[in-house]
Amino acid sequence: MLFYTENVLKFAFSMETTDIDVEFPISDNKLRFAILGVPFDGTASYKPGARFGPRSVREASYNFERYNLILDKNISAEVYDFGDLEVVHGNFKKTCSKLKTTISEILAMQMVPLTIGGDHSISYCVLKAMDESHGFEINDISIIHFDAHMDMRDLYIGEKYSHATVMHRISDLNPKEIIQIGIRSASMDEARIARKQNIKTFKSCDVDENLEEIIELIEKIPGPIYLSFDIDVLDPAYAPSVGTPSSCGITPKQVEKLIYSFKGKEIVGFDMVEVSSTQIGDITSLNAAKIIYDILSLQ
Ligand SMILES: [Mn+2]
Repeated sequence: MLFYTENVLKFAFSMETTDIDVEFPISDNKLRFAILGVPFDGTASYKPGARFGPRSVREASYNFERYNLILDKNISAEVYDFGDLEVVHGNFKKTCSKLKTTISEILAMQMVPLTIGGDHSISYCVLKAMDESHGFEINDISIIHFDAHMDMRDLYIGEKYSHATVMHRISDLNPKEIIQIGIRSASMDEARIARKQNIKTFKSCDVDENLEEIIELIEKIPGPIYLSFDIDVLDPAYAPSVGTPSSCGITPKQVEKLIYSFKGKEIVGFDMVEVSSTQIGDITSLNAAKIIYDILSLQ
């Protein structure tokens, strides 16, 4: 690339994959992130369009400064943008198979996968790939799930793999724990399943009333953490372009405080899902890009 040019088809501050010049296996302990877009919205049930998420989030990321004023530091994390997965539209099984292969390749390169969806069904494939990879014990991983919805159905419209069943499938992998934040929508059956499986659920009203308690809980997590972030956890005032909007959500400032509470934690994977905007400058993409920017700023 020329000196004064930038590639808006990759996330801001990230490098091209052709820039990777480390020897594998890597001997240093430096944290490296791999961004992967997964433009798949084959399980969307209300408003499709999450296939446009990776592109719109990347575009929105060019709003930000390398210097994070709030944290008083430049982004120094080593980040590579691998582009988008070649998905099979309308076919979850084939897309999931390709995604698992690609995530396994990223893990073999000792990089932390940072996936941009796509509808929420894809998160299962990322965690399944981690479960099947050497060096990962899914039973040691705490899953932190930001969402308006519990996503704990066993089946949705008869389907086992769906944006609405994804946390049930992830729970089937037996992670160490699941902590849900910002929830305000579930069926009675989902709430019962979550209670039975000892899932900690903080509703959106709990974020309003007990934010410090949730932050303390996060700060006390001793081991590896996987973050699954459905952008619809934000109120539709801040994130209208989502697959399944739900009112009375949390705010970007509350999310910022929660994300900063992960400072110093071992984040082994992150996904940002359900952004379905198609417009440049869209508020949903801007907020999604800001959350990824904050995650990168923590390192
Ligand atoms: Mn959701």
